[in-house]
Formats: sequence, C-alpha cells, structure tokens
Amino acid sequence: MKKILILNGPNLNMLGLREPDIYGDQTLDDIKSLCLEKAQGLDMEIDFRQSNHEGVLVEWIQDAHPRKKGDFDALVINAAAYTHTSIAIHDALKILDIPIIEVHLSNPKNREEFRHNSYIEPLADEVIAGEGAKGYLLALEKLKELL
Ligand code: CA2
Repeated sequence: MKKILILNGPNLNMLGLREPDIYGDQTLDDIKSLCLEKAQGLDMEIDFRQSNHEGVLVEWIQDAHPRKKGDFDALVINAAAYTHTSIAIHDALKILDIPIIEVHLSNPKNREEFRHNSYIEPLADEVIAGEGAKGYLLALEKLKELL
C-alpha cells in the first residue's frame, strides 16, 4: 500500500475560524477526515501533519527521504506562507527523491503580489490551487495515477 505524507504549514490549524470567503469554512481536522476517507477508497495510507514552525517542516521533509527513516512514496504539501519565503523548505524538497504535489486552498497567483512566487513550485510534479479542500483530494487522485 502506498504511503503519502501530507504536510501543512503555518496558521492552517486556524482554518474555519476566519476568512471563510478565501479558505472555505472547513477546519484542518475536517480536511484530514476527507483525506483519510479518500485515501481509504484509493487504497493508500496517509500521515497528515501541521506545524507553524519552518524547522519542524524541514525535519519532516528530511525524515521522509527514502534513505532516511521515512518510508513515504510521495509528499503533498501546503506550506502556507512559507511557500513564498522559505529557501530552507525549497532546499529540503530538492533533496527529497519522491513525487511532490503542492496544494493551496486559494489561488495565490490571483491574490497579493507577495504570494505570487512559490519556492516549492519548481520542485513540484503538480500544483493544485484554488480548489479549496477538494485540492487535497485531487492531489491524492493524481498520486494514484503517478505511483
Ligand atoms: O491558499 C492556501 O492554501 C495558502 O497556502 C494559505 C496560506 C497563505 O499564506 C498562502 O498564500 C496560500 C495562509 C494560511 C492561513 O490560514 C488562515 C486560517 C484561518 C484564518 C486566516 C488564515
């Protein structure tokens, strides 16, 4: 069974509390439940995590490396604001040798200019943005095809 790591960055633990017009009204726990249900249907196993700390996300990405302790077949990542700032996450992803899908609830390219650059995009096999929570499910479907 394929194992997928799903990482979520800063402030995504606050989903559902504010800005439902941009991010939808589901909480991150709701999204996790949807992903668990979807993964079951696709015969995949998922590990769904969130951190507000850049270094923690870097360590989780490092640990997912096939030559380290993690035995994940692919990564889905919504790095939230770190998408637009983090060379550390970019470098960690560059070393990771498994398929990567970048997901965003909103479409950052249609928002403020400071959200237009993504340090993840050049390393991602696919970018899914602007689909809300459904984007995570589309990422799992894409991985079913890819793996
Ligand atoms: O659209 C996305 O998924 C983002 O990754 C979300 C990030 C944002 O910085 C990216 O540009 C696009 C922000 C997540 C913040 O989540 C909130 C949760 C509750 C209330 C306000 C923001």
